[in-house]
Parts: sequence; structure tokens; C-alpha cells
Amino acid sequence: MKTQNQERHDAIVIGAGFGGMYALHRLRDGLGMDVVAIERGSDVGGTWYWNRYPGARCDAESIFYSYSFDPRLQADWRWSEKYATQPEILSYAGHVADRYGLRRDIRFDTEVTAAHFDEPANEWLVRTTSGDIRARFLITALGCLSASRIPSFDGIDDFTGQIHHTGRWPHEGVDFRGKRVAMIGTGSSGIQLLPAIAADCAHVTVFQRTPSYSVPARNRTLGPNEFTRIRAVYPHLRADARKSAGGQVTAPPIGSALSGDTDILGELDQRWAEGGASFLGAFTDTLVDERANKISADYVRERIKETVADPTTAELLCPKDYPIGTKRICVDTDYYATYNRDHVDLVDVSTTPIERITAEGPTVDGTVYPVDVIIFATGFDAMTGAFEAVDIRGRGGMTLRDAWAAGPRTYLGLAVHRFPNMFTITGPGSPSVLSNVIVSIEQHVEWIADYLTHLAELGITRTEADQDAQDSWVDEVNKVADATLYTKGRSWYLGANVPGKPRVFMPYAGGVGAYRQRCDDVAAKGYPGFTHGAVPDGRPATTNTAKDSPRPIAQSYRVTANNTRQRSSQ
Ligand code: NA7
Repeated sequence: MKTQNQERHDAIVIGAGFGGMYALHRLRDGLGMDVVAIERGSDVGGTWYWNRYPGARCDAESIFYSYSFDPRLQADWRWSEKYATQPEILSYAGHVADRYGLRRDIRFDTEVTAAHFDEPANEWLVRTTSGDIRARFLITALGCLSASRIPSFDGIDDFTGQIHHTGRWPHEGVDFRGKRVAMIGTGSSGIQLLPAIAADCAHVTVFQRTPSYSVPARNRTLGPNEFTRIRAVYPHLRADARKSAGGQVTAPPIGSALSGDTDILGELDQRWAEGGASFLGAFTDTLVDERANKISADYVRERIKETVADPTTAELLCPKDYPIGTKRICVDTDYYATYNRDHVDLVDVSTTPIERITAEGPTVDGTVYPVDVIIFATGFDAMTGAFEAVDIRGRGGMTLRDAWAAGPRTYLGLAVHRFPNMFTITGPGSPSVLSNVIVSIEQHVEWIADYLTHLAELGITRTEADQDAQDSWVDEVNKVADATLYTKGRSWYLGANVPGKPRVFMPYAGGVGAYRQRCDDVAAKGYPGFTHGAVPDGRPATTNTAKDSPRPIAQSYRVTANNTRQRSSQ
């Protein structure tokens, strides 16, 4: 890829969601680097910018699904509900952007189409829809669930009504009043959306391929007194969240579900009444033992049958052929009860798939369902789809698509062999989607910032993950996943929702606390697993080990970057 353009920065961040925003802030205002972020949306917020469908909410609690890096930011933002709505989270993202002056270094409405490592120049050349940019470091903050997908149905272009995907919802909203609606997909998005639109529609037909396990949110407002109490202990809550398995503080498991000593059903009753995904954390063995898992799964099936009046519909809504939690558990408000409304119908497409879409609507088993609007709540090409959409090439012209042809491979979910000076925020191989992702984002950005500081202090301008280190990390990710039931669900964690995608369990299932410890150990030992300097094909120039003797600071970003920049108020 040739370019005449000489625009240069120390680092390019792709994406201005929560990952990209914090990377920009930390590298620019913390390290004094010259950074530009590229964002295809017209504003910050990432997933919360795009997923504007009615009912969209975070399923991690708002007090944890927010940045913790600046106590003053934490102190001056007040969440109004236990689970924040999409508009509130988007406005929080805007508040963060204002507070740290982020927008001035974000190029909006701009897509990155290619990123090639220019070996002689030791720089990334990034091609965007508004020109080419060069930088020493490339930080991808692409989002794990940003490549939305509409399955390829025959005849879709013939449909004469409106088509919307939950992950690309129109900013002006959709008027459902009096409309006949088809909703395809019953994952988190569909489950949140259905109750929110049902009241307005003339009729809704839900097309379900796989039923989800969903637990009630029991959402509520956070009153001033409650918030004051949270603020008093916020630092402790945050510290605990960082060490936890999932990145938020929930009631600890009471023991094995198979132990005869504990009040198993009482515990599930209590967690069901409290609401939220901590239901899944009631016992130590729910995600590792099928018999233990069945206890929680049966419990949910019973609640579904209790709630849904029509027994045939209730039966169809009961997940049967996979363990609870192995596809992402959903958190809902009135989802199952919505099927008791006369104008809401469920069509099972598990054995008789949608054949085609005609001018009038979806066709299943020869029956056409005439509708005015089709909503695709059909999810994303998770974790790797956003990478595949960009022509990323590393050393020797190796494409990331080829490097990941059999499934993504990373070192610590942070770096990729043959892709020097590239770091991935919440990349495959990190806890990412199995965690409260903001906790993971902060940990990744801070680890990357520390590593860049380390490199600058040693005057090192090039680093690359070693093949061996990457191979053993991939083995560990697989080993951890294999010790759980996660591999038993046909989930997007495994790439199973995308035809032809390799079946590889992509996130690290060992928990954010254990993962943080691993990353901290690597830092403390002087970053073993990375090679510093140019790497001739297959032969490391210098392998970095703890034995490397520290060198005097030859170069630091504070010296080389634009020194006129003001540090932020953090
Ligand atoms: P999900 O969880 O991937 O759900 C997508 C749904 O769409 C799921 O029920 C799929 O069934 C269904 N789907 C996909 N393709 C088809 C076809 N061809 N026919 C019928 N049904 C289909 O995406 P969401 O947006 O709901 O949630 C993603 C994450 O975002 C969520 O976990 C939260 O973290 C936020 P399948 O299960 O594949 O049989």
C-alpha cells in the first residue's frame, strides 16, 4: 500500500467506544503521546452509539459499567437506574468525551479500510475513508460486538416494508404504531426489544431458532440515599470488581449445587427475586458440571412455564439442548409475560428455518407472514468480524485474515505474532465478553500504557509477540474453556452463529482477576513473550526476558511527542 500522505502520529486508535476513548485519553493525556482516534460513527459511544433499539440496556449494573480510572469522574456522575438505558450510557460517553476534550482528536464519520505495517519505516500505514495516516503504534478498539449481521435470506431485497437491525438502529427511531412486525432472533437484543415495542405494534411475530435462558432484571431507580451509600464504599467495590471473575461484585456462590447441605432452591429463589445475571453465580459448579447446571436450567424452565399461559408457547420458549450460561444469559424485563398478549405470536424456526423473504414478509414451511417491518435481532460476527472487515497486514505482508483463518490467535488477547506494534483492546483470548467489559477495557489500556512507557524508557521502537508465547497462551485459553461447559453451547463465543466460521472458543474464561494477575506477572518479569526490535522472518532479533538489563531512558513519549499538549485534569 503506497501513500504520499505524511500525516503522522505516535499512535492511531481505531474506534471511539469505551475502549478507544480511554486509550486516547490514557496515551494522550497520561503518556503525552500524539494520538488520533478513527471512528465510523458521528460521535463517541461505540456499541451504545449504534444499538439504539427500544429497550436497549446494559445487563451489567450501572455502578460497575462505568469508568473507575478517575475518582472525580466517578464522583460527578450519578446513575439513575440499576441497569442503565442506552440513552443514559450514551450521554455518559458524551460526558466523558467533554470532560477530557477527547473529540478534538477523534476523526468521526471515518472508516478504517486497511492497516499495513510498513517494515522499513517501522510504522503502521492506516488507510481511512478520509485519507492515509501513519503511526508507530496501532491500537484496535473495535468492539467485540460491532460487526452486525443480517443472515443472507433469499428474496430479502423483494421485501417492500422496512428492515432494521438492532445493532444499526435508525437515530430517528421507528414508529411501530399500528404496524405488523416480524422479529427474527431471540438473544439479548430481541429479548429486550420485544416487551418495549409490543404495546405499540398491531401484531408481532417472533421467529425463534434457539430459545435463550433469561432471568428477570428487577430493574429499579437508584435513589439518592442508595447512591450516597454506594459512593461511600465505591473504591472498595471497584477494587473487588477488578479481582472478581466477571468484573462486578455479585453475591458469591454458596457452594456446589450438588451438595446436599445447602438450600439450593432457596438460593435460586432469592437470586431470581433479586434479579440479574448473578443467578448464574449461585453455585461453584453451574458452569463446569452438567448435573449442577441442570438444576439452574430446570429452575428457569419452571419459571417460564409458570409465566407463559399457553403451554405450547411456554414449551417452545424453554431452552432444552444446551446448558444454561453456555450461550450468553439474558437479563429481561417482562419478556416471557409479553407472550401472553393476544397480538404476540411465536414461530419456531429451529427445524423449519425461514425459507425466504417475499415482498410481504418471511416464509416458513410454506406460510407467508405478511408484515410491515422486519427487525433482525440476529446479532454479530462476534470478536473477529470487526477485524476481518479491515485489511490488516503485518510483517511480511501477512494478513490478519490468514493468520486467524483457523480461529483467532493472540498473546494475552493483547498482541498478535507477526503484527508488530499492534495492540488489541478486549481482543480474542482476553476475558472481554465474559466480563463487565469496562473493567477489562481499563485493565487492557493501563497495561498497554505501562508497556509503551517501558518501551519508551528503553528506547525501543518495535515490539512483537513471540510465536511460542502466543501458542502457549492459545493453549491456555483452550484448556480453561475445555474445563467448563462453555464449549457445549452453539454460541457466538464459539463463532457458531456465523456459517463457515471456525469453531474456536474465543474469550478467556479464567476470570478477570486471574487474567489481570497473569498480565501483571508478565509486566513484572519485564514482558517475556515479546521480541524487541526488527524480527527477520522466523528469527527473533532480541527476545525480551527478565534478564534484560535496564537501559537509560533514551526516548520517552513526553520528550518526543508534542510537548505543548496540556495534561488532562485527572
Ligand atoms: P445474539 O445473542 O447472537 O442473538 C441473535 C439471535 O438471532 C439468536 O437468537 C439467533 O439464533 C438468531 N438468529 C441468527 N441467525 C438466524 C437465522 N438465520 N434465523 C433465525 N434466527 C437467527 O445477538 P444479540 O444482538 O441478541 O446479543 C448479542 C450481545 O449483545 C448480547 O449477548 C449482549 O452482550 C449484547 P441462534 O441462537 O443462533 O440459533
